[in-house]
Amino acid sequence: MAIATTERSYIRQNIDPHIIDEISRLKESLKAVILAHNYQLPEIQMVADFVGDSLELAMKASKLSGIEYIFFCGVHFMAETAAILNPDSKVIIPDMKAGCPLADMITVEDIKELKKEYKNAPIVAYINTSAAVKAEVDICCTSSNAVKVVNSLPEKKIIFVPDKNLGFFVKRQIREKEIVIWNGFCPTHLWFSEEDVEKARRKYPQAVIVVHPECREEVQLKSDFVLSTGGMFKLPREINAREFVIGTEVGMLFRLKQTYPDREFYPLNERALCPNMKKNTLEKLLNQMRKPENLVQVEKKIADSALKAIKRMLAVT
Ligand code: CIZ
Repeated sequence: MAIATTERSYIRQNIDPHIIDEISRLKESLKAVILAHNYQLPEIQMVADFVGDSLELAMKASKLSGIEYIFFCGVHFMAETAAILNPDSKVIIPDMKAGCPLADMITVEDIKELKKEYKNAPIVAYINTSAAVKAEVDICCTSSNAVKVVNSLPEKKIIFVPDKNLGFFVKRQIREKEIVIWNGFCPTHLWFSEEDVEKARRKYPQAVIVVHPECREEVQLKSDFVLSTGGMFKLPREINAREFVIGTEVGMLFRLKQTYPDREFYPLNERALCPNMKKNTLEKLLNQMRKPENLVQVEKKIADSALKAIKRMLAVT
């Protein structure tokens, strides 16, 4: 797949042209596609065929035909979702150690305990979970569809795992349900504080403050919008504002600035950098394209069950 013309000048200035040529050649010979999450390094976003949130990327890949390799630049659970949705392609991650501490905060054993304790309550799992956890739950959700997913369930009592802040976000909008929330969190989004929001209001009085639902509840309540990365990406098109303060992993700012050069984007806290997302580098991507080794595999039985929870979510949204 060709690299978009609008992105060529940036690439020329920032990346060794030999690397770009080699990536393009390898992509063609391997019948490959490069997918990059919104939080990836700029140079990876620039060589990717698609940039987006985890589900958008996995869905995009499943709609392409004749793809033998998916080079998934994101964290491990995202590559697993891509593998589940694309069983005929080989999914390769540049760095196998790119994990997710939030996803690690809930295990299959925890889910089994929850099922024993809350017998008739369905379990909703955020996409930031392992395939093995997804295989044990009733339905998945992302940060953009969590409210819709919970609302679609007829039961009054719901278990929500693993992100407590996204759980509180859902609970605020659905008062009529009892939502039992697991105590997980994203360490990167914990960088944001109420003080950051107050400072940003003083520094950029005209700006709209947008934060991710993985931020602490107090931070969400002080902000103007609480949106997934997909929602943040659409927002400048939907509202009449020139300046935006962005409260999510800093990689998101690159994509926003590239897409909306006539607007200003400021980080709510520039230390909010996910060390796992940044484990993937252009060099590691190229090495994996030269010699694909980091194959992300999901056992068939787990993949089949996890797919049910993912498909149930897709049917809702
Ligand atoms: O699903 C994703 O990509 C995550 C983890 C967050 C988001 O809001 O896009």
